Amino acid sequence: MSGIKTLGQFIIEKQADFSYAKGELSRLLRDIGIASKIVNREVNKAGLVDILGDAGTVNIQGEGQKKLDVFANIQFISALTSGGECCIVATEEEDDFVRIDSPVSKNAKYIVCIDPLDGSSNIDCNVAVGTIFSIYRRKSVEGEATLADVLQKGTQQVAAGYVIYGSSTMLVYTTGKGVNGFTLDPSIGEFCLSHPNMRIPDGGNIYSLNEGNYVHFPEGVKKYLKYVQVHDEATNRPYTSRYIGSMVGDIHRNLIKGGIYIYPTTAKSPKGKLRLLYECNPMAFIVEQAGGVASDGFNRILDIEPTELHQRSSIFIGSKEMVTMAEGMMTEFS
Ligand code: AHM
Ligand code: MG
Repeated sequence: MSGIKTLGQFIIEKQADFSYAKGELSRLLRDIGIASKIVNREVNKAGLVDILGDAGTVNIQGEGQKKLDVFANIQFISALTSGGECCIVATEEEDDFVRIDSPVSKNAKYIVCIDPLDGSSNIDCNVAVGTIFSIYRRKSVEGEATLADVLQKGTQQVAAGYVIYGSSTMLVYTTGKGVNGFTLDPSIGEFCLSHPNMRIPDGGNIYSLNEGNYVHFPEGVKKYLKYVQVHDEATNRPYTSRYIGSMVGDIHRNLIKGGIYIYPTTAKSPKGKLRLLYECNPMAFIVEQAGGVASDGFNRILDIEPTELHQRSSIFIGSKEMVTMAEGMMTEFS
């Protein structure tokens, strides 16, 4: 095993970085890693078993849930329940947050916000999907943790990460000291450190957004699109358009190659489509930790004060120079 560092080994090694955690945060990350391996197993064999298709239920956003969404939701809640380090799980798939009432969890210090399976419209066609998670310390010191413990600004995150179930499966996370990526080696069933200290290039030439919504975009986004599509050899334009429709996949690619991912407000989603707590905040924390920028078009995502569990936000995220330019156009034209 020489030369291989597993996620478990890495977490223990880095435990000293957590100024206040006495192993709880490490165990929490480990629990998430284990649940994601179970989800990975099901995602991988999805075509083989009768698990595809609608579950016949509808989540809080009024969207039909897929069976794998439901499965992933159950797996993560159950791993976080049995781990005992977390007192509340807030998930994109549940109307309300889930309070973990077991005697060990009641006084647990951590809150987890999670999108158990993001990009689920891609499940039925073998395209990358992901899990996104975010960890906070509860603010209240006694009694039951409440909604106020969940509604914290993104700057308060102590850890965040995503798992991409793609051509290989990776777990990427940060605890505020850089970003590290681990690839699942199916032969040993372990996530192994493959992308240490990930850094997003300051510039790039990939833009990712659903251009089908063009007519509904704010003026600033339309102007930015004009800019990226103009021919100019000096700045390597026109840029390349790449949109999977799976936030984790699109941002993971841009993190490695340099690029911008945009989900702006649209006429259909006047507050944006993506959820602040489950999608925008964790991805913003990771991308900032890798040297990038995440904005709602005007302000830093991590500074937004959440007022509700399923709050939505627009998002412009990725390489510093690209996001800064798009933000400039939003300020000028929108
Ligand atoms: P989901 O949480 O319902 O899966 O929605 C989130 C996904 C993102 O992963 C993706 O980038 C976006 O929605 C795609 O939306 P659209 O189909 O409107 O372009
Ligand atoms: Mg989602």
